[in-house]
Amino acid sequence: MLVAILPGDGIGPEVTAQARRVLDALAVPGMTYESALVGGAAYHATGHPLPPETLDLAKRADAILFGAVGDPTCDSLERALRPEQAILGLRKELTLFSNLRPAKMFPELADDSTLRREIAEAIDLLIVRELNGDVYFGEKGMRRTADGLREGYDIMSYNEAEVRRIAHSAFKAAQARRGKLCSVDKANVLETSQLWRDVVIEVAADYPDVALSHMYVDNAAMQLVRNPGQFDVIVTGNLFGDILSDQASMCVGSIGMLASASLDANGKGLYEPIHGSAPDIAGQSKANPLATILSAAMMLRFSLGQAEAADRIEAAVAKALAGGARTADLGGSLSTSAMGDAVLAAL
Ligand code: GGG
Repeated sequence: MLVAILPGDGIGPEVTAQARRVLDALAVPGMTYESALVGGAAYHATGHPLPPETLDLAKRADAILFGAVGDPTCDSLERALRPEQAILGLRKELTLFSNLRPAKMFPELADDSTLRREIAEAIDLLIVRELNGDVYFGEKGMRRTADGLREGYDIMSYNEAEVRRIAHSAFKAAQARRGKLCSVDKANVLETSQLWRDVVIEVAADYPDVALSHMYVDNAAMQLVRNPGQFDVIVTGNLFGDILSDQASMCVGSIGMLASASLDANGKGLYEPIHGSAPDIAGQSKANPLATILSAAMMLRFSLGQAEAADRIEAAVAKALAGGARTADLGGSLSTSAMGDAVLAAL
């Protein structure tokens, strides 16, 4: 089993290093690792954020553990060369269309949430974010209006096949959980959302055991703060899912806690923390590595058939938190590697 490790930029190398320590400690038989540059680090070394050798490794690997991309020194580059194009390119090239972002409250962190303890404690939801469409991949550009004003545009589009395949992913996820699916859109305003809603309703016929509801994205943002415990699985588009999952991460204590899996139709996946490269704290050993360590657990579970090893990681994270381990984002003072030590000690 080959795992590609793509640390990326900013805090990416720091957090992936801790996940690698945990994987090494588990010593799963037959697991091998290869690393490659991605994002700004790859651009600076090769002139491209997703060099062919990195894409080749990602294609050869059984699973990918990804850190983060984003580098302010690349801000003035043309869009095609910016670090973020690497993660968008990987998602598209590998058809990783189904992004699973679980937000579950560790009881030990209920007081770190932005929500009251009794509301925070009830959070156990999964955001299923579509990853291959929407404004991220629609036609985009800069032009002049007839009056000579600069005008930027990003076309939001979804075709029914794209909506159908993510809807099936989400219904299956709901079947494996508490049987509730909330589809989030903006169907009162957007054509893409009207199609989204129509197709989700068509797909629902295959899943009579799942209770489907619909919510406008603005209401969903409000409900996530008011009563997040009402949600089991949320399915939504690329842009709405990006925003709502950052919001959900703060409900469970910190964006440093949220792991994710980006899957293709056959279970191959890229696993990454939902947070970015955090250049403001890069190189200071302040980043919380738990989202990446928990992403490694998702990788073992979903792509590598190692559910027992995944359980061990998740239990070790809970034990480390119960023992008081806290990085700065959780109100503590542990360094990135000290949090890694705490998880290793709890394994
Ligand atoms: N680990 C997540 C990461 O690196 N995020 C940076 C980024 O540009 N993400 C784009 C997206 O998630 O849509």
